[in-house]
Amino acid sequence: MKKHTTSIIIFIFIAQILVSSAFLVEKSYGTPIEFDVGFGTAPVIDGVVNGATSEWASAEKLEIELFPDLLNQSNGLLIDLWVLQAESNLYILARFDLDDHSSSEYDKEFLGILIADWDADLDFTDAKIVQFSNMSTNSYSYLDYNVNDTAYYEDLNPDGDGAAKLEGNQIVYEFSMPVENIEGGVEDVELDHGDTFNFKIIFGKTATYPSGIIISNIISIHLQFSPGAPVLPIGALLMSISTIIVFSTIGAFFAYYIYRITQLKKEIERIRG
Ligand SMILES: [Ca+2]
Ligand SMILES: [Ca+2]
Repeated sequence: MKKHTTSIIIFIFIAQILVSSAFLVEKSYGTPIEFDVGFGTAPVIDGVVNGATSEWASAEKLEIELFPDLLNQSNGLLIDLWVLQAESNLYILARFDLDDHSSSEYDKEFLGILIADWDADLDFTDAKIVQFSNMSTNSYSYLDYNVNDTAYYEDLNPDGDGAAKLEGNQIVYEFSMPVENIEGGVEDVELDHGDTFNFKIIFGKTATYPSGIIISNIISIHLQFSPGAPVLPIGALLMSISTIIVFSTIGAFFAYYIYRITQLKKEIERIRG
């Protein structure tokens, strides 16, 4: 092996690190931070993460905090937030622990997802809510509302779905909502693939909106996949290709070394013999 091959390996390594770091930089425009979605098969909306069917396995998995005051972000509640596009729907899961979750204090708990249109910044006009009426009997309703300023109105044509279930101190909320739903009208934000939407996650323990909201946070989600047709984003594609090339090259050099060592061993044995 000559000196220049070592130089080539070092050069490829440096190039790989540079290419990788370019795609690791998180995109953001101040707050909220923008996230991409995962793509996979549709989960069952029942408030349970079914490990046997690997539901949510391909979701984008985030951890965010919900705050009493978004301007002064302290005393947050950490939640798992999973985001997945499958078939013609967007799926969102929220999961978290509360010490006294099964106490009567949380009997009328709710978790909601408010949605702002792609060009409406933080004007949240659509609300999907799972509202408990009795936590101890797992009684709840899925509500689809439209929001005008701070007034919440029930949709005449609700769509999407939501479910929740408490196990021990841990609760799981699962939501689905249609993407490219041309029937949305004024009651829903029409989610389109290729666009980025702001979502506000809200939580409270009295069935009144917005006064019952005690903690919340906002994230941006980029709906990168067209329904039924996942296309690998160009950044990820370039990363995969360059990674394959680098590791194949290293593999080839390694195989060559093994081959040379074996040959040398044979040579030495022949000379000794
Ligand atoms: Ca489920
Ligand atoms: Ca609505």
